Amino acid sequence: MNSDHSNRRRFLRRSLGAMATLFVAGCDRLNETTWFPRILSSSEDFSRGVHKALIPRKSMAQEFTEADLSPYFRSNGTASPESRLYQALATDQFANWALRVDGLVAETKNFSLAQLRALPSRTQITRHDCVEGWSAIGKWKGTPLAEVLHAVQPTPAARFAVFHCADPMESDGTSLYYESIDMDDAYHPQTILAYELNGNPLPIPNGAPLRLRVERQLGYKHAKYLMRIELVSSLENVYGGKGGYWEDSNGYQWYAGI
Ligand SMILES: Nc1nc2c(c(=O)[nH]1)N[C@H]1C(S)=C(S)[C@@H](COP(=O)(O)O)O[C@H]1N2
Ligand SMILES: [Mo]
Repeated sequence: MNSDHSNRRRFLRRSLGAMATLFVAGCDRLNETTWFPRILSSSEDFSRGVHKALIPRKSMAQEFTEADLSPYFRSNGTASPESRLYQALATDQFANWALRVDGLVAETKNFSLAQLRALPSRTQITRHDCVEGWSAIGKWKGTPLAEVLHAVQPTPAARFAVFHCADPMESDGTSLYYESIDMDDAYHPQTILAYELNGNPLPIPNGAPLRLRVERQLGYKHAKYLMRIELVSSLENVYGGKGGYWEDSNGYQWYAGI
């Protein structure tokens, strides 16, 4: 047999093996098999598909110890939403606040802070990296987003979770901050809805009463002042269509993986 031919066969066998490993790794959570192949096959998600192929899908962001905590966790972007609704909720220590979870779900639900606190929690010490050039290590406690999704049962068509915030980004009160992640990140164990920072209730400058922590991505993905989570099949018709406030207005990358 000519050696060219057998070289090619060996190469093929090796790449098929690698593909099979990826496929198995991608399908070990049964409820996610429906969207995984679609993501890899659509060209708009190509670079993200490549990223996912190189970084294991379940990789964890680095976690730190209490000794690593930054003495002060600064606030960035909105420090206190100006809307009347938010100010009224803050006045009552968020007793009347509730997180609405709707869209492509079997059952729309509202969660009070007490209800979120009654669900299982996760505490994690992680580093926050802002594209503006600063980082800080903080200890976050919150409800895994997976727990909330379990309660509302996303339908098979749900591909993204959209986070609607309370803070208007224009002085006329329009353009609320928002962000979105895919179901892979939504079910990731370090993706939590945080209600505590460094052992205290989440301060207003850091997103009270609830903010997203999606630890494998950059700071602007970590939506503060959460009001509503919407499950959608496409980001096209959500606000500016690019999946987030900074993505729409400044061309920031939607997938801000680090
Ligand atoms: N609702 C809302 N979420 C937001 C922002 C914001 O202005 N509004 N800023 C983002 C940016 S750019 C960063 S770096 C972090 C800052 O979080 P911190 O205020 O707790 O430092 O929140 C992100 N989430
Ligand atoms: Mo940021």
